Amino acid sequence: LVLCSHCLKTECSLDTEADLSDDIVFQSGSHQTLKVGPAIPRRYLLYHVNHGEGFNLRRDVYMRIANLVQRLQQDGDWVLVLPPWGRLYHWRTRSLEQIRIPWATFFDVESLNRYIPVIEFEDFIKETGQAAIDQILYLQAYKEGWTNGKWEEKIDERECIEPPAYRLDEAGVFRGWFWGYPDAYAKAFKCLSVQGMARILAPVLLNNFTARSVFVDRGEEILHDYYGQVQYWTVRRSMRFAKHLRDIGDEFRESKLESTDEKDKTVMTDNWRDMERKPGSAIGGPYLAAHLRREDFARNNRKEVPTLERAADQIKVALKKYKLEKVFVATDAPKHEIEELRRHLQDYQVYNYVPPKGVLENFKDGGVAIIDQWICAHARYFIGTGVSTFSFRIHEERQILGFDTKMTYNRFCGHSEPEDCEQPSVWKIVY
Ligand code: GFB
Repeated sequence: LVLCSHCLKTECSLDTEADLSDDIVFQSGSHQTLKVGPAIPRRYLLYHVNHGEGFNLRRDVYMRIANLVQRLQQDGDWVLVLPPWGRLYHWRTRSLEQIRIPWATFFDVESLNRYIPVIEFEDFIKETGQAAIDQILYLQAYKEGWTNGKWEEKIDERECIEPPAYRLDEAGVFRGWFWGYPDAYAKAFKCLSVQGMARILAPVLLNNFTARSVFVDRGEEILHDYYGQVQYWTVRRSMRFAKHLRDIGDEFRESKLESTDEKDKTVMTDNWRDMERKPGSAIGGPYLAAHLRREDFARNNRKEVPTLERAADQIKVALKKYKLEKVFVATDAPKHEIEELRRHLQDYQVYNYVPPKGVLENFKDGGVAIIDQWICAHARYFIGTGVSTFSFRIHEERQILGFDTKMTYNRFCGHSEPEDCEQPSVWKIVY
């Protein structure tokens, strides 16, 4: 039995002092494995997401995989290895090296660990002694699509539809993209066609499958087991942002937007498990926050994207309605577009977060995106961009903090949409 291999000290319980005196097998980061008998080998689940996907869809895939690990935990000592961040299409600041970024840069790993055991990839290398993965399972759809036009859950080992992203080298191991770790490799590779929820992988991983480390690539192919239900919200609540990023956002709120947790009624508990807020209990700071997604959304002329003038008009309507003077704009727009938006809003105080050099260097484009999300999450009123997962994650953050859904689930009407365009579906938090 391996006790407390992943859990936090506060959540571990050891029956006797004698337990504590047993061998410490290894130490990795803040986690200790205490050996108190013959060890069941720890098994590692690694995963990866299609290269083209953005930051906030990747956060959603984490939730699907985390719930799979929670299921696997019922049958063994499984730990989720967090895929290092990097090489994201939208992270364009040229002066930065944005690769091999650990999760702790963006997220509170201790909070993640309160839901399921997780470790960084570097810890996996330390624990196992090398960056070697036993088995890659490459997920893909079914070549033939839905049979008889019917969607059903299924999973089968199949030939790869696309040329495999991993190649066998002279040494007989599989090489490919392992988050920028050139020494990493896998010992075996196969493709699985899958149509279904994350839990469909559980029997595959548990029955007649001896690989200790399994790497599920194209994790976005599997769906949430329980979208919008308790399990969804529990894992979502565990995805707290790293404290250093929250602190930067809080300082900006206080200095520019007269917003503090005490005044806004958004004080958080140390442990997310102890936090259950009534909808409407949070008031938020005296500002409106807008997430205005531009860049590829605007270039592709998506119907959900408003012109800057139209966005400003919609902001003004909400400012008047809620008697607010300050606007915080989170956006990926270039400077000249932000200036144009300011001109349209010249009667109001418009703020956006511009990171000092040190913040950008330390926390990269992903960290700045999180600071923007955090500030948006604390506004009295929020309006986002339709179909943007960046906005969706802000909706969720606000639900966790206790905002009324009507102050959250709002979006801009795009350039070719009517003024009363359909607003985002409301997903109420459940505990
Ligand atoms: O997060 P994300 O997947 O959201 O991608 P969508 C957008 C990325 O652009 C973010 C930057 O991760 C940030 O790096 N970004 C966008 C921002 N808005 C802001 C902002 O307000 N502040 C800051 N600092 N950065 C997906 C795309 O975008 O939409 C997919 O990733 C696909 O490729 C899909 O196109 C339809 O969901 O908005």
